[in-house]
Amino acid sequence: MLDNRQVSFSGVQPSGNLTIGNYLGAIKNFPYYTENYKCFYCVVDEHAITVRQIPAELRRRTYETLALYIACGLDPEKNTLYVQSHVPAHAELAWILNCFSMFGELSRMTQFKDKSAKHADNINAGLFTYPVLMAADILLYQADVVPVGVDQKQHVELTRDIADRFNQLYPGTFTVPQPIISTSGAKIMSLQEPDKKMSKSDPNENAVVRILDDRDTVIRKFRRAVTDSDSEIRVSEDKPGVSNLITILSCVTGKTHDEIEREFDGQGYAEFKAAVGEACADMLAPVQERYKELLADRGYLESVMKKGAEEAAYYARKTLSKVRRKLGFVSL
Ligand code: AQP
Repeated sequence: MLDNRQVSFSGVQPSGNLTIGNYLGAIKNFPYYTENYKCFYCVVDEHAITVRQIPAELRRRTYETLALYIACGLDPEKNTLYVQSHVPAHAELAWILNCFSMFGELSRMTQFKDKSAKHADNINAGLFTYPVLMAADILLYQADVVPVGVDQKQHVELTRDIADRFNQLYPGTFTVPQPIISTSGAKIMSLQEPDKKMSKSDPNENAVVRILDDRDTVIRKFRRAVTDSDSEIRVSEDKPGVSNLITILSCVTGKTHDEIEREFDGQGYAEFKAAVGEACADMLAPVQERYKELLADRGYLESVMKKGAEEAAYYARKTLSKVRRKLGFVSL
């Protein structure tokens, strides 16, 4: 069947238990594209190994991340859900694109600088070329849009530069993708260091709320969230902790920042934090329930992975053959 819809691509690393940052900034928005776009959503396990992983945990989280995709509303019949390492074309195109990516531009990537500082004992070449693999992920499917949190915007912009550079030499090869950053929840901050992004690999458990945290844990983490010595509940640059909580509540309830400020006018931080915790726990409850059912059925998850990998490979092969032909590789 001819499918003329635009293409949406995004991915999540199985590098830790997912947070409400991953959810509100990215996954929650994925189902929005299902009806009007041809959607590819990938569990990017090859990206995850740029940082050392424990093999059994990586395997377990790969299943869990796929189950979470489905639990968050992605129907495997309507979206191509798959695991990156099941489609070798990602790695193959990444090598080719490495030859069209500049050392200088990769050196400027904020995530590379941050992760190099965090993992000073393992600044491997994969960490450096991570954005090139990401470009391959996106360009393989000729994606028009890439829904991501704001931290990944720089990588999508680099993907655009690489695609443009390649297209100038070999016209008409790649669709140049557009990053789509959600207007709310684009950057959820740590509950303990609100000037830092909430990250699933943060070793401080109180800093992150995980999609699978139980109700009491969610409420406790919000109760412990860092605020300030003031008592006003309002968004302000000099109140990063409170501003982050308002943003989270706004994403969860759909209320505007103004509405939230008015609703909590005159109330204390303790009541406010309890309300954010309750609302967040309510949002997560149905996702967790569905997730548990899905995770209990590995056979089903494997059938989704297999079908997704076959579908993805079909589209990936088409792009890769075109690239190989344009470059002058001999085809047998
Ligand atoms: N705090 C966040 N707020 C909003 N969006 C976020 N994303 C991540 N953190 C936040 C978005 O989630 C998607 C998947 O991210 P990823 O797994 O590919 O890698 P990441 O951006 O490096 O996420 P983490 O949680 O910080 O992982 P680790 O700790 O392993 O590095 C992306 O769209 C991302 O923007």
